[in-house]
Amino acid sequence: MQVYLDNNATTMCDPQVVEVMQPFFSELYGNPSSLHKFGTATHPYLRKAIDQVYTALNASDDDDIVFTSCATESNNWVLKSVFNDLIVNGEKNHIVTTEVEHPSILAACKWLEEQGAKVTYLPVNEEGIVEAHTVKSFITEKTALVSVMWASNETGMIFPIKEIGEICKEKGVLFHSDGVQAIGKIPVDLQDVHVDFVSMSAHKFHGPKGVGALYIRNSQELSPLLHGGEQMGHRRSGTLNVPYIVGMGKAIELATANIEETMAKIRAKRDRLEDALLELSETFVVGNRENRTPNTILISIRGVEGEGMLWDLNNGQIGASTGSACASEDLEANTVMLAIGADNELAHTGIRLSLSRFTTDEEIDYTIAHFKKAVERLRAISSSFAKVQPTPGGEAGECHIPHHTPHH
Ligand code: 7TS
Repeated sequence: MQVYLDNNATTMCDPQVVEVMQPFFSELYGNPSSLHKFGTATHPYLRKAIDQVYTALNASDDDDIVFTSCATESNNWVLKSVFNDLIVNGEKNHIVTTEVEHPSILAACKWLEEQGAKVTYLPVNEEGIVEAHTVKSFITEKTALVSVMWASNETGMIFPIKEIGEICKEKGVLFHSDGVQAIGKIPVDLQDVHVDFVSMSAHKFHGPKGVGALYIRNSQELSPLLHGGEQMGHRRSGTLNVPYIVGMGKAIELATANIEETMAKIRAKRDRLEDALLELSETFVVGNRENRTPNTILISIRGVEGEGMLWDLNNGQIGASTGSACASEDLEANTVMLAIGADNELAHTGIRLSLSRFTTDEEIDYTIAHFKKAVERLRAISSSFAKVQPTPGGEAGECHIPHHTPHH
């Protein structure tokens, strides 16, 4: 058996998505910007894909959804263009974000600091989220943008986006949310939440890699990141990637149709896995279940180093993660666990298990059995676990660790 439990890194492209993409490689391959029939033949399919994204997110007709190559591009676009539009001319100088954003936000913010922007990185509480009142207290009249992720890729914790949206609206500050880990996992209703920009990536909801989008409320101004042709109303130049856009449309439609029902099924499997793993002593799961995306578990197992555990799971044909795949090539501590105040040893023990609608009960049974054996084996050879043995059978449960103050 092979078990893929790394769906927050990427997902399998749904075979139904692959099927709708197929004709656009060698049959309907025209450039949509061309005036001849090869080009115009693609238009109805592009329109359908755009409609599918609007419907899935309940966007309004006045809003814009602009296709990009991925969420990394969408995130960079918002940050760099708000910097260009509002900070370079001296009108504003400040961006508020969090310590636990994806590197496509954090690295872009670091670069903008070098260009002269002031950035506040807000800390998360012991549940792994930033509270709305914390965001409020750091907004000044110089703040151009607040950027807070909708849900965390590492913990699955859902941030108070509705409240933060209200605060930003009241203060007249632009609000961006990285929606990558929320879209397709929890309902996202853009009429209900006041957010100016939302980034997304199709491969996180069983679409193809290499296509994403940026939602722009009220089609407001945002200078382009890529200058060139007139595609997407000059907002994002480059020949439209028709097969991938069509695939993204289908994928978001499939991922959001009956989302409550699909979520309940995934949640039941996730909770069964989590309950079984928490039977092991000295294990902690970050964040409460109710406020977490239904597919995600970030579990810490005292005495079991994350990379060792990953290796053992991999030998058992189970794909998991120690955190973000983009950051896990070096043996660094899990940054989110450090941000929630975990000690260094604990921050090296985080294992992220992320399910999808394709995960089966048999795969969960297999994972529980293999995971428990792996923990026993690794604890038997762990010197650090031997040191904590005086408190055997310590409380298992959710991790509550005191939080700390933000740095600028
Ligand atoms: N934002 C979040 C919250 C993400 O989780 C990711 C990918 C991205 C942005 C970037 O998406 P891309 O399509 O541009 O690459 N996150 C992860 C992860 O958690 N493990 O591997 C990739």
